[in-house]
Amino acid sequence: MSSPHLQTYEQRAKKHGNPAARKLLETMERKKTNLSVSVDVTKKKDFLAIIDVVGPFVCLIKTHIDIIEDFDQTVIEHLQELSVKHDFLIFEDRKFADIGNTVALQYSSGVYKISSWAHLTNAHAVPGPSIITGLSSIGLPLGRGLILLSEMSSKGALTTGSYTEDAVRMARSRRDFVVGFIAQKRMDGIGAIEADDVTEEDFLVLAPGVGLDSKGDAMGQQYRTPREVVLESGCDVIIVGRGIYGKSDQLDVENVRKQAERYRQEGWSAYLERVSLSP
Ligand code: S5P
Repeated sequence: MSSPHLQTYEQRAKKHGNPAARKLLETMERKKTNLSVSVDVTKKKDFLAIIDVVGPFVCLIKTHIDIIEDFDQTVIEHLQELSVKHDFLIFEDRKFADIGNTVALQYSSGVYKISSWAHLTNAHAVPGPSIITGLSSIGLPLGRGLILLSEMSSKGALTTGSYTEDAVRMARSRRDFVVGFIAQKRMDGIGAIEADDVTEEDFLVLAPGVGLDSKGDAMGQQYRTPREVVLESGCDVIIVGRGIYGKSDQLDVENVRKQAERYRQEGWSAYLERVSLSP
């Protein structure tokens, strides 16, 4: 069998053991999109307006729920309604990074109760395997999936070399719950030892740092194009924020729609080209 990234999302969906990952792959195939929009705005009105406009073009909406200034429970209710209306999954980019007991509380409790509405969330590998134990105690019974950050897009990131390898090893030992990585390239077989059976492993790679019109920002973000990310580096989902909604102080809904269509098209054609390389 060819490497996972040369198979179609549909083929991969059929074999995936985790329900959230399976649903994401099925949605990508059904809607013909590997675009995730990162909705990093601070007003609930803008947050929901952007999601309603980009909804038809995405497989996944990525949130930073704690940056919404006028947050109340209706934000979650509306977000869930939009997820049904437009057929997308929800990924809370929480970047957990604490001991197992603390992350279990942060995931399930507090103001946001992330585990009750986010199909996917993510975590840093810094604390070691106990972070997966803590999060899975909450997320696994709910059918959720976890993404580990094995590489970051920012300039000077420390997520390189043996750190990346160890993060992948942590994921490999918990494939029931860890469904993929935030990374800049495929992680297939990274850090594997001879005893590891990596033939069946299929981690989704979600890549942030994607932009068509800019190479970066003033705070260390670095952008590559959907083609570089999907075709050349084998990533599965492109995460795009400001490339789609711009600066967001003056929301231009028509332009947001246009950009979402444009990124969907770029990401999907790079994917079609990639799977056409399958032997
Ligand atoms: O390495 C990373 C990991 C993440 S999750 N680099 C990132 O940029 N992100 C997130 O992706 C970041 O927190 C932001 O929400 C999004 C990128 O936004 P953009 O506006 O730069 O496209």
